[in-house]
Order: sequence, then C-alpha cells, then structure tokens
Amino acid sequence: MAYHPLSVDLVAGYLRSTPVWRRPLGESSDLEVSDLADGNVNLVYRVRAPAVGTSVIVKQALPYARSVGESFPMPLSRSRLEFRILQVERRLARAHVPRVYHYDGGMHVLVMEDLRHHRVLRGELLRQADLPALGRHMGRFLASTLFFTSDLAMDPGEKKRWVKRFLNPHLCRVTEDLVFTEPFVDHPHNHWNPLIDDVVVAIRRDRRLQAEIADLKWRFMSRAEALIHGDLHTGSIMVTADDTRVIDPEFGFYGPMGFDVGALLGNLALAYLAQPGHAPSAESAREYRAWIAETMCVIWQEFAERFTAYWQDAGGVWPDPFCALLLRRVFEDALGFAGVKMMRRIIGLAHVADLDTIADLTIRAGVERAALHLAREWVLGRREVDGMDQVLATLRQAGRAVTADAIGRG
Ligand code: SR1
Ligand code: MG
Repeated sequence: MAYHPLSVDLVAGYLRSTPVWRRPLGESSDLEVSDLADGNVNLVYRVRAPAVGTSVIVKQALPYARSVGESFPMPLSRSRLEFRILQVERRLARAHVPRVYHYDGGMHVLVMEDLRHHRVLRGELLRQADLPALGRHMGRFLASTLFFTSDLAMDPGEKKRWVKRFLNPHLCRVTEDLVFTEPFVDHPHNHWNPLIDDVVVAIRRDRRLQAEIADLKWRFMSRAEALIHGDLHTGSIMVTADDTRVIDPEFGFYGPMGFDVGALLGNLALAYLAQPGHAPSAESAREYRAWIAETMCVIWQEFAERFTAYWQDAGGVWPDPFCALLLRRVFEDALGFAGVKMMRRIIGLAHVADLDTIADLTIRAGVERAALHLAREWVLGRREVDGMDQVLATLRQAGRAVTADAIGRG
C-alpha cells in the first residue's frame, strides 16, 4: 500500500487489509478507533474489537514532527529503525518492552500490544502514583540493553555491523540540535517562561558551561558504545504499579551508554523538583520527593550491579578492574547528559508537562530556576561527584529552594 497518513476514519479499513487483523483482533467486523497521540512526533491510535474484548495500538510515522508541523521534517524510515530496535530490546529485556504484532514498511506503521492498563510515567509522577517496582525494572532494562549490545558482549565484527545497521543520522541530528545546540543560542524554536529571562542570558554567557555542553555533544556524536534508546525520558515509559514498559526507541543508535541513564535521571529530577507545583499538600510533595530520590538511587544501583554481574558471567578479554572504571565513566556522562536534558526541557523547543502545567508562572519559575541551577552543577561538577549519595544531596538542596519559593508565594 502506498504511504498515506491514517486518520480515525481510515484506521479500521487499513487494519482489515493487514495480516494482524485476524490475530489479536479476531475477525470482528466492528472496530472502535480512538486517537491517542500525545507525544511530539507520531500518529497513535487504539483499535478495539469490542466483541472479543481485545485491542491493539497502531503507530504511524508522519513525514514531519506532529507537534511542530511540516516545517520540521522527519524521515519516514525511522519507523523501520524503531521496529528493529524494539525487536532487539524485547529480546534483551522481554518483560519491559511491548510486543510488536506487525510492521508495515510501506505505510510506516507499527501494530503493537495495547498497554491499556498502563499509563505514561510522566503523568503518573505528577499524580504521585505508587510505583514500587520502577527503579528495579529500569535498572534492569538499562543494564541488559546497554551491556549486551556493546563490545563487552558482542563479537567485535558483528558489533561494527550493528553500528552501521542502526545508523540514525537524521534523528541524531534532531537531538544534536534540540538538546545540545539550539537552547544555548538565539533560535526561533526556543521558548521559555519570561520570568527566567535573566537565567537564560547567564547560561548562554557562561563560557565554562558552554565548553562542557560541547564536550557532552562531542561524546554523544562520537561514542558508539551500545545500542541506546536515545530518548529515554519519562514520556517513553509506561507503567502500572508492578509493570514497566519502555516504548518509542525511534531516536536509537549506537551512542554513549550514559545518554540513556542520564535522560532518565534528569527527567526524574524534573519530576522531583516540580512536585510542589502539583502535589495536594506540602507533606505529600515531601514524601513523594523522597520516593523519587530513592528510585533514582535504585535505578543506578540495579544498573551497576546487573552490569557487573553480566561482566563477570561473560569472562573474556576485558580485565576485571576495567568494569568499575567504565561504570564510573558512564556515571559521569549520565550526570552531564541529565543536566543538558533538563536545560533543553526548560529553554529549548520541546518542554515537559512537569513544568509547563504549573499554572502559577512565579511558582513555575522557582522550579525552573532550581532545575537550571542543579543542571549546571551536574554538567560542571560531574567528574568530581562521588556517587549517587552526593547526586541526591545536590537534588535535595535544589528541592529545598523550590519548596521555600513555592510556599512563600503560593
Ligand atoms: C520536534 S520535538 C522532538 C523531540 O521530541 C522527542 O520526544 C525527542 O525528545 C525530540 O527531541
Ligand atoms: Mg518519543
């Protein structure tokens, strides 16, 4: 079928023409379609067969970013890469990746498992959901996807073929521009809360900070360490109380391991700082913040422990002391990437609900100032930070500034 964008009216007819129709959906003639698109980039529909009680997700790439429009072209071919990466991730971390029933390379459509009992993690963090397994699950996902796609586990020739197989130049360029470049210069894509104009000027004038951001961009562009997800923010994770699934790896490629770890930690830090803007009481904000901080710690610990265990099982050519050295490097990179990712969500093109849905601009500015201050500290100080305890100490300190600000003005 020649490519054309699907609409609510076209999805049922399209599905009936695919081999997937008879399986998860039965042969039901009656299909209900709803539009679920809420990310920046793609079309997403849920299709239900009420007669059999089953449903699927139909995700289709558009030739541009949905949230911006045709002025922001995106290659349709990203859907094929997303399909391949989902296959790899599902093989390595089956419990944490949705199943793909069908891929249509002509229509650039993925028909996938409907995680209908799951919710997007970002929203769940703002409504203070109880997610006791999140830290362990994400530590495991990170350890297995990053370790087993790296030179630590793969034949060197095969790994180099994978670097080529997963080249993703256009979407990498989007990340290079939107994360590492545009937020720090005058660019029409950028926007921010006018109450933080002075911080934006200071960030752009900070030559030391700009040099460190350039160093992180360089690492992002030149370190083919593992097949990374490439966009592991809290909108790319779906959760229930006891299940965690990672979706949307369309920005994936062979890049630095710390980029995925940092994306996750940085987005959790934003949710942490934003709590007073959303929580029903100061007390609940305090408690939920404590849980987010604990979860960040569990993610790193679980990741590092599993990574080390995989290392020991693998044996082989890499001498043991290098494992700790490599993990230390991933930690430093993660902290730096976390900082840059926090900044881009406040002063770049694509913002996050954690901050943008705080209606009181003054409270929001307090959160944003604290986040930008913390982000700068992480980017500049990443080589000196001792471990997660110290990371969390800086997070708590930033959090205290926000609490005082929010309570003082709220
Ligand atoms: C046009 S917006 C692009 C952003 O959305 C994705 O989720 C990525 O984070 C990307 O930077
Ligand atoms: Mg996405």
